[in-house]
Amino acid sequence: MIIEAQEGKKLGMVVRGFTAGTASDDDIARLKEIVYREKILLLKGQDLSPRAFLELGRRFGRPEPYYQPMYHHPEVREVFVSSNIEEQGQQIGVPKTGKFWHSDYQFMPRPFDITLIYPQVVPSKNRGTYFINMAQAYERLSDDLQKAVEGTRARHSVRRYFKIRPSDVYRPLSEVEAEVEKETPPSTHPTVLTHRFTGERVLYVSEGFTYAVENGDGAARPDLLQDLFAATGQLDLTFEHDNIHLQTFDKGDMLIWDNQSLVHRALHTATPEPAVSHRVTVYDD
Ligand code: 7UC
Ligand code: FE
Repeated sequence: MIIEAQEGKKLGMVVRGFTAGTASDDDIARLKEIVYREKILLLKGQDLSPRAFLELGRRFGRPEPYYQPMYHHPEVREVFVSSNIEEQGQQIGVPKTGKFWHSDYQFMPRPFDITLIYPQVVPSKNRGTYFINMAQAYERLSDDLQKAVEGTRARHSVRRYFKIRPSDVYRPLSEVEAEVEKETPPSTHPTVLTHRFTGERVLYVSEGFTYAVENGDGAARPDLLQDLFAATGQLDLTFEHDNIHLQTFDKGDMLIWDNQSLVHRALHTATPEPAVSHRVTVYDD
């Protein structure tokens, strides 16, 4: 196994010569330690079935199937499928997932610790995922903003990005909305989390899921959340903000990242090219 920093990039380590089938427990422990310290791992040259991908994920933690079955891989339910192509006339998984800043399961009581993404069909243009390290973004905040978030809690909801299911056709929107609120009520987390493995302070807010910041007496100052999004780069639609890292990938690459400290945003092409990726998410208990 050869592990090197990604050349010319703000984040991420490239791993060559990793073979899932023969990797030792020490190899996995070493990779996990690097995920938490360096935030992104790019494993080159992988060739795994959905089942073998899940088994690799299991070595990083306890896989959690996505709460909505429409995202599940037909054979391996723990594998989440993002796909914009039909196979034998059938939609598998869900198209255009994650095209907004977020951390996976941020709207749930317990967000995932690690996300593994394994692209299957890689578009020729505009491939990749944007990332922001929110531990570093917290350090870079002005003293004013650091003071303003101290001791506050943030509220997160899936509602803005909940995808209408095929079974929702002809249902009143109000009924669907009420169901979403009942199944996935908003979650509250400290606005500044302490990373469970590195001890870093992480500004845990995202433009896609976070909708309010509260102090003990209710809402914190009105523009706080927007100011946090702006300061961290989440409102920059040119994606040139200094905090933003674009992670590209080729066929055979697997991305593994620290979901506690990174927010990410999928890059989907405006002119849709075929794109399919598989995902496994785990809890590191
Ligand atoms: O369809 C999607 O963009 C999925 C999103 C609402 N949730 C991904 C997650 O793991 O939190
Ligand atoms: Fe995501």
